[in-house]
This record gives sequence, C-alpha cells and structure tokens, in this order.
Amino acid sequence: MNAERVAAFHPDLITALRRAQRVVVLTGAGVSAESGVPTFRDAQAGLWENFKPEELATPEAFRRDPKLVWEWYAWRREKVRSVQPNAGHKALAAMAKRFAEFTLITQNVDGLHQRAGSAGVIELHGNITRTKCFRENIVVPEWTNTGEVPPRCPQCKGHLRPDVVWFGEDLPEAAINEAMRVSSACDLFLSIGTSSVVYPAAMLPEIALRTGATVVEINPDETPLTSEATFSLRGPSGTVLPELLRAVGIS
Ligand code: BJW
Repeated sequence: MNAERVAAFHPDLITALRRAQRVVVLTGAGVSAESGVPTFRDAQAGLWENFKPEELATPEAFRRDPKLVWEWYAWRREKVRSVQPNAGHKALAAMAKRFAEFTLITQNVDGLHQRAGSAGVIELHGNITRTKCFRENIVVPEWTNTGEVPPRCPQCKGHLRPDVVWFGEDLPEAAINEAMRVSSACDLFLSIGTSSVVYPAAMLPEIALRTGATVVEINPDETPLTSEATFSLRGPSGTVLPELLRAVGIS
C-alpha cells in the first residue's frame, strides 16, 4: 500500500475528530498484533497450541498447575521483549498531543504503548513484565533464582505470579474508576483492536455511548460493539489509524 494514500472517511467522522476536546481510547490485543504479539484469542503456537488462553488466565489454573501457567507467561514475556511498537501504537502516542484532554486505556499487558511514547496509560489488566506474590498480592521486584518454577516470594515463600488480572479477579480499583470517569465525560471514544467481550472493559464504550459521545471502532472483524458504534472502521489499526490521522491533518 502507498503510505501517502489517504483513505476516504465519512465527513462526519472527520468533523467529530477535528472538534473533539476530550478523547478516550480503549485498546486491546489487536493493536499489538502487527508487532507480532499474538492476540489473546488467536490460536496458540508451538508448545502452547493445545491450551486455551481462557483456561490458563485464571487463579484456578495457577493453583492447579503453577509451573504450566508461569511458563506460559515466561514464554509470552520473552515474545513481548523481542518486538517493537508498530505504526498504530505510534499514531496513538502522536494523537495525545493534539487534544485538550486525551486518555489512553489499555487492556494489554505488553507495555508497548509506553514504549511508543504514550504517557499516563491506564492499564486495566496489569503488566506482564511485573511479578507479584500470589498469596500477599504485592509486587515483588526481585527474588533469588533457585531454579524452582515458579520462583518463591522472598518474604512469605509463596509462589510468585505475573502482575496481571485473571478472570474472576478484580481490576485495579484506581484504574477502572478513572477509566469509567473519563469514559462518561468524553466527546470522542475510540475502541481499537478489542473483541469487546471482556467486562468490565467492554462496558466503557457503552458508558461513552450513553453519555452522548461519538464512538469509533477500529477492527478488521465485527464485534458486539460494531452495531452500536457511531462509526466502525474495518481494518488493521496499524494502517487505519495513521490514515485517519493524515485525513484529519494530525500527522
Ligand atoms: C485487530 C488486529 C489489528 C486483530 N488491528 N485489530 C459481565 C458479563 C459477563 C461476564 C462478566 C461480566 N463482568 C465480569 C465478567 C466475568 C469476566 C468476563 O468478562 N468474562 C467474559 C469473557 C464473558 N470478567 C472478569 O472476570 C474480570 N473481572 C471482574 O469482572 O471482576 C469482578 C468479578 C469477580 C468475580 C466474578 C465476577 C466479576 C477480569 C477480566 C480480566 C481479563 N484478563 C485477561 C488476561 C490478562 C492477562 C493476560 O494477558 O494473560 O485480559 S483475559 C484477555 O481478554 C486479556 C485481554 O486484555 C482481554 C481482552 O481481550 P482483547 O484485547 O479484546 O483480545 P482478543 O484476542 O479477544 O481480541 C483481539 C481483537 O483484535 C479481535 O477483535 C481481532 O479482530 C482484533 N484484531 N488484528 C486491529 N491488526
């Protein structure tokens, strides 16, 4: 594709972007897909192809087989370390500077928005690069590597686990509260690269719609949000976002 091409977007969408004062963006795994990070519900590769992510990302799975779950996250952590932010992450970092208020909320645990230059990112589901104690629920920055998998907490000798939010666990309170506050007070909400099936994150565009915001979805596939969104743009975020910004005159 010619990088200079500017796709035709609905004129009302361009107007909404040009007029927006308070912008909220919610991202999901699709935003990192073009960096080479498999999306959450993608088929797992190699060693992990026989496991369903939904069945590994739970406290019950960790209790049942802590070694298996720790190793899955160790494999994913290495993957994340080996990749770079893509054009979609960079477009969002550039957008922040162009609106009076701009909040980036992510469900992703890979830290790629921050590496692309986004500041103040609200991480709803934690961060895979941090580790915490399963028993005490406190972040553990360092531990002695004895070869045991998972390693043990230096304080209580309980198992360590990734500092991410598993199914059935509460989201970090400050993060979800702030996400709901900005979603109910924005005039433009973008939902990008998420299947819109995991709550409470999937509630955020619903809140924005109810309070009268323009809601724009960017995704190659339809989701439960598609029929509700004001505009739904079909395509990969690493292409659609830069094109949209060029059309609005932001990049
Ligand atoms: C592209 C692309 C490209 C591809 N460009 N796009 C209300 C109703 C029903 C259920 C519940 C409810 N409230 C709570 C629940 C239960 C549960 C839930 O939502 N279950 C549903 C699945 C039914 N929620 C919870 O348990 C949450 N906790 C909670 O609510 O606490 C209170 C409570 C406690 C006890 C009982 C009940 C309530 C916690 C949710 C935690 C989610 N954690 C995970 C794992 C994080 C760690 C890890 O990564 O391993 O977060 S699950 C997983 O899903 C991960 C993701 O952040 C999250 C969302 O996935 P995402 O980002 O949408 O990825 P995909 O793979 O699903 O989709 C990718 C999309 O990208 C696709 O649409 C592609 O088309 C698209 N795409 N290429 C743009 N290039």
